[in-house]
Amino acid sequence: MERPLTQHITFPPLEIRQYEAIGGYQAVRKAVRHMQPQEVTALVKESNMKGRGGAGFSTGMKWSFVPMDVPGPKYLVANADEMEPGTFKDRWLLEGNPHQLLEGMIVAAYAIQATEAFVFLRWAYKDAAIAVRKAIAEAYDAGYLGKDILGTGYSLEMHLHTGVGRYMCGEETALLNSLEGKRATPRAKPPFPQVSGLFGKPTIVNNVETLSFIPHIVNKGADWFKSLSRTADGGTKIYGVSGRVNKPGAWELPMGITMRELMEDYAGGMKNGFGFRGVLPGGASTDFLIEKHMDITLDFAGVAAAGSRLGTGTMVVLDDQTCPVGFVHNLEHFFAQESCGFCTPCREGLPWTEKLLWAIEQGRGRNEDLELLLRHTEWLGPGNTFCALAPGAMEPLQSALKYFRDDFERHIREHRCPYHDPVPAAPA
Ligand code: L3W
Repeated sequence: MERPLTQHITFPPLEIRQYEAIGGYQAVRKAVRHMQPQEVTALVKESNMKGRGGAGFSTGMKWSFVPMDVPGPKYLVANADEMEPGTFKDRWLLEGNPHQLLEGMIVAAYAIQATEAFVFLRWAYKDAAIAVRKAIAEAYDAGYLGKDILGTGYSLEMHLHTGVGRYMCGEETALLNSLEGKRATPRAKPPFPQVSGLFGKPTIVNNVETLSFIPHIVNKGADWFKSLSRTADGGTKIYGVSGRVNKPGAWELPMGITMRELMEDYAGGMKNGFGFRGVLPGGASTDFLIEKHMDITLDFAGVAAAGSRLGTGTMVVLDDQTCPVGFVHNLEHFFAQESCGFCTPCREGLPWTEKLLWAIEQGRGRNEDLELLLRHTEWLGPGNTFCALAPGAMEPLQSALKYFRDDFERHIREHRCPYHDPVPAAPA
């Protein structure tokens, strides 16, 4: 089984000469010397690479929206603000092979003719910051960054920018505001960043896993990329599993493996004494899948057909001894805390949702609270808020109300949490 993304991950990561010795920066050489920018974009489009940050939007199509004929700067941003609960795939790539990311960024920047590139890094990823900073310096020294790259006339400056620890900055337009030194609130789309992004200029924002794959697509082609996958979505994918399984971790596997394979063959099944209740497939902001979904394929279409989203592909497992109400309450606490406060449904609705869940978990819930929570999933749902944060927050809630409704009702009926006593402290 090929694992192009992770096969050269080492701790500490490869230095530039070691990276070059295993074929590193060949894709930069090939692209800037022998390909037109539009050819690179066409190749990525042909590969059917879909963005690995959570939304699965076609990467080549996104690049093709950049107006190539307008004068002035263009920008590329690697979204390394990995903060989705349960998600730790980009950290692995950042700490273990930063040159692979940089190489993908240089190729992507060349494709859109960007003049400057930024790694927007999660504040807490201290080791990744050290690795990326060192790699950028090495790439400058080797002539892959800076003026007149490899004597081709193409120039690119690259910067590492560390965030301040807000989940909101993972949303691409909030990220751009933050990079401009403004408050990290989302912007209205359209215009999309490809046309009007950083400082109002054409900008591409891609996830770390997406960009890290670009060198391999340039080196080996679109058909090779497609052949790695078991389904129509090309490539491999870094899947992860956390929770009470025997071997929590992250693995690079063919796109489209089944949930059962991931959970049993890689995560080693549930820990002794714990049963499986459900799983959030793509980090926390996705709908629960349950036992009947074990044989679905973990690609974008497969998970969508089961009523959820692949998201980041990093599963959070709910076991049979963890209170589903408490589990979702904990998530809504996170989302309420991370709301940027810009739009009213999210700012007001998430703390209200959190308080309702806290009351139910504590045994103080009322029957009508379940109807109220359901209405929140509509009020805070798609189309009613400025960005995807609140709709994402509603996904685990709405699916928990569907699959674990008995647990919610039992809390209300028995005026206590059947799973644990005492319950957590009240939210402030
Ligand atoms: C041009 C159109 N471009 C979409 C572009 C858009 C963006 C990309 C995806 O949220 C999700 C969210 C989280 N013309 C376009 C277009 N684009 N339509 O495509 O856009 P979108 O709006 O579908 O999603 P998004 O706002 O980027 C991402 C979910 O991912 N998620 C969270 C992940 C968190 C991390 C992290 O912590 N690092 O990855 C997990 O599921 O809820 O739904 O570039 O410009 N018509």
